[in-house]
Amino acid sequence: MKVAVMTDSTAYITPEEREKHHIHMVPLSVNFQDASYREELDITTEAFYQKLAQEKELPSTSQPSLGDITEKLEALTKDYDAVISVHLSSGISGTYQTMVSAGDMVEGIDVYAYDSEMSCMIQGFYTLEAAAMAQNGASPEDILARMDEMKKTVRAYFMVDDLTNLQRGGRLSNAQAILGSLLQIKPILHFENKLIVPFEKIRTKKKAISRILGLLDEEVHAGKDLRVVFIHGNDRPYAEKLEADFKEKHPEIETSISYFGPVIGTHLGQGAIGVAWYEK
Ligand code: MYR
Repeated sequence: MKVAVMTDSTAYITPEEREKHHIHMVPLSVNFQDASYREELDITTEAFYQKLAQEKELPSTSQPSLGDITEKLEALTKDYDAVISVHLSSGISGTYQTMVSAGDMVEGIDVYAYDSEMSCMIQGFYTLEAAAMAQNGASPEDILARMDEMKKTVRAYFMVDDLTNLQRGGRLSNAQAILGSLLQIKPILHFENKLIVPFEKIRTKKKAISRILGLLDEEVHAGKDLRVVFIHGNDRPYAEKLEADFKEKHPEIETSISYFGPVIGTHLGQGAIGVAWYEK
């Protein structure tokens, strides 16, 4: 059985990596007043953050249409028997549900939609693992079981410079828990049951990041063999510094740097930072 692997653009796997691992991609869009842009295809991450800084109105985002997805699936029927498609959390976007609906409509291919329950490179980790397994001839069931195993060890914490975008876009759950002190704190955020909720309220960015790194250190000291990613919103030097400091203490741990692209950047704003990991 030939198994294709697909994800959406919010995994932020670079085109080079996707090509190398035969990963297919369906884009989400960011909608400014002047036009709608499919991320990566119509607007680069750099151009997006520049435009975001210039525009008065906050852009909105949209999931791929049912038509876009069925078209992608139909194209895959020529070469594949099944497709595993990994998506951003169904608690923050309708993308996963649309893939499920499209899978019911398209004939000639078995569609296994997978809810990463998060987004960004965490979704990317699942996708890359699925792609490696598919290349080695694994069945869809084995790939899904492995992703479920990974899910048990995945941790992701992130923070934003300003909560306004997340609040306006309606993607912050339990918002009342932190909104009272919106200006004074830098809450650490995470996903719980597919939704974004505050993890801890902390006063400064420095203290918040040090708390996140402390959580990571605890797992390293427990002897876990982790794969770690530092994710930035248009501030690569900061992510590189965090990675270098971490590597100095734990050279044996595999690390990488990723980014919040246009769609996620719309909701997090410039300057967001995230750290995520799972046990290999
Ligand atoms: C849509 O319009 O369907 C897309 C909505 C995307 C919401 C994004 C909310 C922020 C996600 C943060 C992920 C951080 C992972 C470390």
